[in-house]
Amino acid sequence: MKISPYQADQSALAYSVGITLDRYIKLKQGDFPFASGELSQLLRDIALAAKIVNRETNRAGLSNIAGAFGQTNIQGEEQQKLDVIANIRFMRALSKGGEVCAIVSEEEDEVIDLQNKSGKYVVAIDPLDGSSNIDVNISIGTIFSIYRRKTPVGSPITSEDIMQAGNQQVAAGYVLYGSSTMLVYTTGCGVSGFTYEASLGEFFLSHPDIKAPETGNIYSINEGLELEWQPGIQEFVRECKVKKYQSRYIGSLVADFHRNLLKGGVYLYPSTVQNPSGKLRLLYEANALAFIIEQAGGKASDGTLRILDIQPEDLHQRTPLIIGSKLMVDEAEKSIQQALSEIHIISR
Ligand code: AHM
Ligand code: MG
Repeated sequence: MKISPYQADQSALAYSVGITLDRYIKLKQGDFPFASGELSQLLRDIALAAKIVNRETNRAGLSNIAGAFGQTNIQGEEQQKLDVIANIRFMRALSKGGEVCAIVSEEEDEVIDLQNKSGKYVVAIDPLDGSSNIDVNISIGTIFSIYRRKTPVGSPITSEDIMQAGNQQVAAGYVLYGSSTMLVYTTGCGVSGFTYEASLGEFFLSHPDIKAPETGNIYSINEGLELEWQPGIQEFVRECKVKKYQSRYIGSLVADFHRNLLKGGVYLYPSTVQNPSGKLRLLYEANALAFIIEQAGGKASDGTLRILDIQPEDLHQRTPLIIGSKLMVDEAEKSIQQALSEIHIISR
């Protein structure tokens, strides 16, 4: 009997489909501290829920699941049906896996204690961000943060487990339901991006080791709120215009963030007259993206402080957010500090 070695590279006949998310997570498992396989499983649970939500969002126009649900969330915002569906999908996936002890979600008023004695992880999630864009077929996303609980496994959940600063995240990621569906995540060793191949039902590694350009020529902000912006933002945006930068704002944070991450740019949601703490939520939106951008070499700030160092005091706490290419965030911070010092001088 003749035994010939298997030839893996036969690319002339059949191109390689690449590395699946599952395989990649397994390969990288040793990279993060406390590797035990549970965090890997948790990431896989999230990916599964993302596939289901992807399916629901793709057929939203056909199945009467677009539009308002008829209730408001804790923040007083009108929930869309898909907000509610995505929340259920992620809650189920996270509660069934056994790795998670508690979940906090933008769509839930309170902490969800899963009463899971062996769960080591706490997940903060915005199940469907940018949901006002659902009805008009524009990109939306899911954002998640994963923390290790602080109190011993098996003991009751306390606020110490939940109210952790972003610098305590062990993993974070987002799913972009866009022209293609992507999952991007970090476990603190760089950022990897995967594209969903619907016919195979798998995410494949498409963007290994994503690096944010140090600077760029895109700025993303809701210019309709210009007259309400905190001091310093108008000056920064004016400077962007002088430099003939491109203004790009989708109104879906994940999509705006993702574009700027790949191409170089800055996203700003500053403090406004109506929302003095900004609009975006520290736990569900800002922390995860701040972890990712820093891992990619970029920066995230509230105008003064590093987002990841803000100690949360309230579950649904909001924060101004300036995030993206490092030098652009530096410039925006400088502009804010300059405006603040001028106000200080005038008021003396
Ligand atoms: P949501 O979590 O209720 O969807 O709100 C967050 C969204 C972000 O995706 C987006 O960047 C921002 O709100 C847009 O707000 P605005 O319409 O005020 O510009
Ligand atoms: Mg949101």
